[in-house]
Amino acid sequence: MSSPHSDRRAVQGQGARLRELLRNPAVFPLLGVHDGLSARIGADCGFPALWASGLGMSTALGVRDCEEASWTELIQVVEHITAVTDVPVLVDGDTGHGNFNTARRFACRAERARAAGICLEDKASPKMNSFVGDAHALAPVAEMCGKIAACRDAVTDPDFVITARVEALIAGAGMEVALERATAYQAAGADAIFIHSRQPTVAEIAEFCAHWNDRLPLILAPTTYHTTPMSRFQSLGISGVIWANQALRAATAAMRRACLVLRENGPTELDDSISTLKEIFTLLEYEELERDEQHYAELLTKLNGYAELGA
Ligand code: SPV
Ligand code: MG
Repeated sequence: MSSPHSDRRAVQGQGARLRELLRNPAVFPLLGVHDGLSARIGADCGFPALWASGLGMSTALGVRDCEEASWTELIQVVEHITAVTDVPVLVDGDTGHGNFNTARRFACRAERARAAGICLEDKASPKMNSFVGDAHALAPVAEMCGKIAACRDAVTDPDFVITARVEALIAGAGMEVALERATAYQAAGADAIFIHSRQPTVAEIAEFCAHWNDRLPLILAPTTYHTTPMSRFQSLGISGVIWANQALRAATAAMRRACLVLRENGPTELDDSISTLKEIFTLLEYEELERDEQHYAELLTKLNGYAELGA
């Protein structure tokens, strides 16, 4: 998408585009993004799909990933993300921010914001980021199934992707519970399963995949087992691999490094390690704005001509 104003155009089929990627037997990466700028960079770098990360968006708002940001604040960030790209965006919906009713309102607002789908996780609300501490209480299965079904009923696009995230392995509830929950979420109408693990290797995920047997497309976020090659995920039958927080961490580290140099020595030393303004203007398509200015100025001249004719 070329203009921040393009969201005024009706663009259909984001869900269908994500569904297509999920149907395709080839594994695909989703880049975790946290704002309009990171979404533009991700799309520019060729990612076929984006993950509007709850951790990323919260962090960029300066708050913690434990539903500290309100869901309407998060939806506003999602709107910024989807407005600047046509790449399908899967939105991290956390727990649905309450019950079936808040979950379906969140889903509808995400759909209106041109998201391709949402992902709901089966933790008790408010949840804590899966990498923080060991206290990760699971929501009752029936409650999670109700949220999935309510979202399915509430959204208007049948292709809008509702992903159910299984946190049983994070909560230490074991493989059997993880499989039971994923099976229940499929029955409730989920289109894909996000199976989450924080083990240092892919072994736990491999065991899940062996039992899951391709019943619904699988998505994961290999933050702790990131050294696993994509070919291994492919052979396990994984559909989507979310690089959930690397862009956020890259931005944080680079900003901190630059700020320390600036504070100590001023900007001269930074010149080679920061983006040029030209790079930023190119990314944000300032040239398009210039062309449009000319276009509308010419239109105005023509219209003035008509006005003079009529006078
Ligand atoms: C996020 O990016 O917000 C996620 C993925 O939910 S994780 O942080 O790995 O739980
Ligand atoms: Mg999250």
